[in-house]
Amino acid sequence: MEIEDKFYTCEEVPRLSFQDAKAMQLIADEKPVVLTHAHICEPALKWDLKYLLEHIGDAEHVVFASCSNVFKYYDDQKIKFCPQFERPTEKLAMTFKEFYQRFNNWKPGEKKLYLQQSLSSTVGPKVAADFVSFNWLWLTNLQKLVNWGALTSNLLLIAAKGGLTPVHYDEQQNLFCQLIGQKKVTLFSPEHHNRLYPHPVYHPHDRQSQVDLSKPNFSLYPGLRHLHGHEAIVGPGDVLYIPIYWWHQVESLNTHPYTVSLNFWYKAPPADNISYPLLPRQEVVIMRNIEKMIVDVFKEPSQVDHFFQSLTLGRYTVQGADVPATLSASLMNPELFSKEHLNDQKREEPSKDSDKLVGVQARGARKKKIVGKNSSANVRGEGSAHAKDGTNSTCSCHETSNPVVENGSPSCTCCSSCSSSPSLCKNYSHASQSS
Ligand SMILES: O=C(O)CCC(=O)C(=O)O
Repeated sequence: MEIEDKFYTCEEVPRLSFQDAKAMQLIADEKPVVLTHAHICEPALKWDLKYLLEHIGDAEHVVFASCSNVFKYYDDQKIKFCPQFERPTEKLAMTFKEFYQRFNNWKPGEKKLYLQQSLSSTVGPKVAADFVSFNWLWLTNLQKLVNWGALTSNLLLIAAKGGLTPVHYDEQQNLFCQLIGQKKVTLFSPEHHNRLYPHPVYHPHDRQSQVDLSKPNFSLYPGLRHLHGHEAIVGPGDVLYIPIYWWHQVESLNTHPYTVSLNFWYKAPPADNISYPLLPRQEVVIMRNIEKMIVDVFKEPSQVDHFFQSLTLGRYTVQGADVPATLSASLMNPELFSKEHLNDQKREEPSKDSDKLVGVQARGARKKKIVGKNSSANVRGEGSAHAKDGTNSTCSCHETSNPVVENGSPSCTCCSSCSSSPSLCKNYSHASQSS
């Protein structure tokens, strides 16, 4: 069924009994589905705050504290690459008892808390017994059937109503079990990867979208106009399958004062024989690996943007470049690359033709997809090999020989494009939106 109150088109995730063969087929096809009556972790349906307070044990738990309802994940290890990065939440360690007291007695003006802790052997005997009596037989059968790798962790999530985990993707298969309260989960397939403008892989917000879905900025992120989502509302006993590399945003609804969920993260299936055309999620893996390699080689993330531009501009994006004749006509469309077009279209929506091709599987179409990316780089006015006055200039700040001229003085793409590519800008934290 179509859901209509959003800026993107959206359909409901099917709800099917866990015994329904169609549900298994959806999982095998890496499509989201809500499994009903699955009884996967039924003993955990009683894990409310009081029960956990009594039985979860005295170990410390990871708790994020936020000034708003938004809890955007960041990777501490990557902050060294982005010294200006400001943590959007504070990461705390506290016993469940401390968490319970602060969470239960929360007052307006105080930071909101979100507990996100992997279950470990520190849980008390009752919680351990509940865990042991999960439906492991069914879980193991499913794992074998769909050829998933090992179960890596079970993340326990306790949020207040309104708590929001913004749109991101994970590199694992996820069986997301809702225990207490309701959550709204919005999903986007990996075909929409480029339309969600992920942060660079070296960035602390790797795997997170730069986009705030509640305040879509279409001039900055024009691909948003072509998003198509899937939505599921999950309540106690529901199990949502979140396929690997699918983008998802999770919101705790106001129907209960708080929510408790438990996920099951499984490693990806082993990479077997690759067949062509590649799946959209395989393209994402390739992009990530290339990006990681480049960062590793340069040791300096600010070089990555320049490197990718040097690699592509003039070779794949300029009319007359020595590219195979099979490249699509639109790649060679002089209009796309004329100076007038570049200036007129600065940070406007890429042409429908180029954008709608994102995610199209056919080999030829994928080449068009490259055009989509590069043309959007070009319409931002980046990457002209020469300054507008025809001279070759160098940006004093970034020392690139590939400057754009803004207000008569040359500046590199990093400086000139922070509003269109915030995460590539040294002043990132000023340019970024709070989501
Ligand atoms: O429930 C949430 O807030 C986030 C959960 C999530 O993103 C996940 O399990 O992958």
